[in-house]
Amino acid sequence: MREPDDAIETVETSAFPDQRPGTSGLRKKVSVFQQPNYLENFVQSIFDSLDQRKGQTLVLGGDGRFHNLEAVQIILKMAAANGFARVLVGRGGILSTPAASCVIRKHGACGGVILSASHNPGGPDGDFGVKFNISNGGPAPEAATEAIYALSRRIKHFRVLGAGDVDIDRLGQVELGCMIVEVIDPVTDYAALMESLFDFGRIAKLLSSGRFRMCFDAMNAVTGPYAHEILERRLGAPIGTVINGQPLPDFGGRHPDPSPANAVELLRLMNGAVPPDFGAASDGDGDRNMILGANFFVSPGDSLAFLAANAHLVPGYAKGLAGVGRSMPTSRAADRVAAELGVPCYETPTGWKFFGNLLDDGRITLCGEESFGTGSDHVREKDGLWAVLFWLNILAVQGQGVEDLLTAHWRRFGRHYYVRHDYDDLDDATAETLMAVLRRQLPNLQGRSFGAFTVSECDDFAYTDPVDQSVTEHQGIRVVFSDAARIVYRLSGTGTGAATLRLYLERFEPDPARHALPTTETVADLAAVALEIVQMEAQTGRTCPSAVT
Ligand code: G16
Repeated sequence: MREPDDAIETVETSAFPDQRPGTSGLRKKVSVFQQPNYLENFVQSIFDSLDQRKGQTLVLGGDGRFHNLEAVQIILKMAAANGFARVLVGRGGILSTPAASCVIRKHGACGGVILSASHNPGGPDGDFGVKFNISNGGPAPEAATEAIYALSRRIKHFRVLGAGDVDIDRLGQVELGCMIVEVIDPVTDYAALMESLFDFGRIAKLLSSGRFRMCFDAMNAVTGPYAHEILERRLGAPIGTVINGQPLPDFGGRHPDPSPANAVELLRLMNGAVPPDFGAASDGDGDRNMILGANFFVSPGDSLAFLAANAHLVPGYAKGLAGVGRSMPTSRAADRVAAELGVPCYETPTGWKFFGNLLDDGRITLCGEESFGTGSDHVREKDGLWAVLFWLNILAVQGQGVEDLLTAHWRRFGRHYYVRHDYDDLDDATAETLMAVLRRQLPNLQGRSFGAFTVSECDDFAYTDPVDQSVTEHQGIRVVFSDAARIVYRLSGTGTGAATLRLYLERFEPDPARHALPTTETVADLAAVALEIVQMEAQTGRTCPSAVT
């Protein structure tokens, strides 16, 4: 039913000072987003930042976390009052981040609003988030997020349609004012894209062979419906292959983060007496992945390198890779594969948005990050289930287990032992001071020795985008000890509370006889050097990390 134009309300508001998007959108406590006008201000700022919205299509959906449904209804009414012609919304307000990217691209939308705080906990006391993706399907680049932030600082009004809620549980079209709301199945377009990339016949054969068992932990987050449909229904994996498949507003009270520390049930199974051959998990909004073999963990940097080295076995990538991208703190394992393939490897700042131009320009085909993100040019987001299917396709072709394949990979390229130490809950001033002191120390670090390690290079990482020449500075401090080892210091940009200092530790080992050592042992001396360089205890009072990944 069309609402008359006079149902459009222009509501007075005043600016909130804290709406600068971080590494991935605006993330805050739910209670912050529940303040009157907080969400509305940010969404209006997004809409105002668009050159063109009249007559355009917008995509809308989220990871189903607490406050998702309320936010969807508000944004629909704001979109109707702001001149959009059509909004494609996932049924029940659900769209995984990679599926949203897929839908934006497939339907020629001018962008999409994704409601998610990714792997951060949900529920009334948890986190909420709003991301804006542009027409290529990828996260808005820095210039766009800064423009949104600037608008949010001077906002005076927002526009909203005075109308009842839309039934978003039923597929089909409804009118909202002069706009069409089209409720779409959140899985259909995405599943079709996956079928176009991977050899579903071969994977189905593996999954139904009786000789191969897998477990996928959807962590009661958004990937559940996608995994049930693709793994169990389309590929014929036995029912029960997907665990925790029901999206819940609080993710069942757990942390929807696919890391060994959080995917507890999956880890127990994979490290049990009769483990499945393959295990995987995804995060709150479905863009991260963790890959496991029987009693075996695949680090994200290794996963990227392995996929790059084996991409020729997968139909969607058989023509070869244009290049590979990785974020700076990610292990340099992929660099070795790129060198052997004779293709470039780009090193970008942390944040998927930095891959967008490289993918659009055809410079890279695969990319990944240490934070459990892997993806390709099929969408403009990292993609959890895609990575799982990529692994399954390779396993189906190679007929070997995860551990055997990765060990063979290390024999060929050498092994990058890699671990991340997080120092959580630091007050902002302490964390900033630590980084500032380290930055000042850089000119004197070069050539200095710490135990067996001598600094060969160090810098405050700055990135010049090779496509649009935009410059992004202060993206983490690198202390490199030649080929053999590296430490990176960086502050997280996704937290909603106190600061988190991340230490990324990497050691390269070319000798296959030394490829089966425990990672912790291998990087222990490097971890000690990392603390010594920044005088961690003196500066923060900490002697050990809050989390090790
Ligand atoms: C986001 C970004 C990633 C980034 C990660 C960690 O992931 O999309 O590119 O690597 O945060 O960022 P930080 O180290 O700043 O906390 P997600 O899955 O949270 O959207």
